[in-house]
Amino acid sequence: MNELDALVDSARASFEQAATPADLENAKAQFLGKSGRLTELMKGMAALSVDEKKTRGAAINLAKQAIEAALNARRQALADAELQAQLKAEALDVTLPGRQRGQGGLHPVSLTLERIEQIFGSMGFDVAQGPEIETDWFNFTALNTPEDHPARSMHDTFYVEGGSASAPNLLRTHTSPMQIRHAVQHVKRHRDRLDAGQGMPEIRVIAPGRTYRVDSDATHSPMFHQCEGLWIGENVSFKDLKVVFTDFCRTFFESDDLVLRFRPSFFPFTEPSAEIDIQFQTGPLAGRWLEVAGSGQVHPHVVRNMGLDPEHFIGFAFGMGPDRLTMLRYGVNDLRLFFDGDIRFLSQFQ
Ligand code: 2NM
Repeated sequence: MNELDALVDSARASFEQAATPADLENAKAQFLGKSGRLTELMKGMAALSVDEKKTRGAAINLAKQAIEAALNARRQALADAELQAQLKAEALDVTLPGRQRGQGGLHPVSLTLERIEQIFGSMGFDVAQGPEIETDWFNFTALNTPEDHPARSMHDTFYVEGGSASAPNLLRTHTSPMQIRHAVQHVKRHRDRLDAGQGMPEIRVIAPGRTYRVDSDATHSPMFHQCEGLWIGENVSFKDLKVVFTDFCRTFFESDDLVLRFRPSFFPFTEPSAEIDIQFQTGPLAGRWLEVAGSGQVHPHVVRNMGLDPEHFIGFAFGMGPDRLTMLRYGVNDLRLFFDGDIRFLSQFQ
């Protein structure tokens, strides 16, 4: 093998050994650089005759081309390898499931409130919402609650700043004050018709929302929910209450054979009054009487406080606890689970 072929072989071997582009450029310098081996050979031609230069030059040129070809081939190979490594490192598995944000959902009690609103809405009831901080008038006095009623004591009710010294503002203990507010607005809106003796559209409304009492154990939370209902017209009777509430319970619990019992009771704002108990005929709670609401015919004093003449207007009201309804519907036995905010509990209702 002549000297030039040996040089080309040596260059090829050296390029082949280069593992990185930087190695390769170093190897190149050894052959094609300023003082590289091929460059040295070319310098050596100066002493040759013109004819010798021709043949020697052509041979060196061929060798140079072969070395450059080997260099470029190796450059390409290293670039390909680098690209392959990068592609492999950044590989995407398009068959993996997508990463999702955890999906939120409504609180079980909110689900119940939506259900209640939907059912009563289908029976023509409006939904009234209003302040959680109430005046003594709307929370107690307008509702015929006497001065010495235990609900008015510091022991049972959260009082807040505002109002008068003898009648401070408070966190509402029920949503009935909202019924009074709604009724007063309704009467104002229809004042002209009333004064002209033309009657008035019936008041049909529910008031769902947060309420507060000084009470805390497995079945009582200082904040709890209430939904009160009111239907006032010129000829609304206890029979209507029975029909409406029976229909509501059967729809809410999806149980057509559910039985109701109206048990005589007392509330300052209704007379007569009744507790409403339900009994399932099937399922885990079958056979037991379960208290779900209070109710009654709205007291004449309360009708008057709505701005109506109790001689002409009559109706019924009821109040129920959406928290308890939620416990019954889902079989939850501790009220506090609803307010602890434990996602493991709450996510079961989605
Ligand atoms: C109850 C029981 C009985 C009630 C009364 C009224 C209003 F505004 F008409 F006076 N709203 N809700 C009522 C009646 C609430 O809860 C146990």
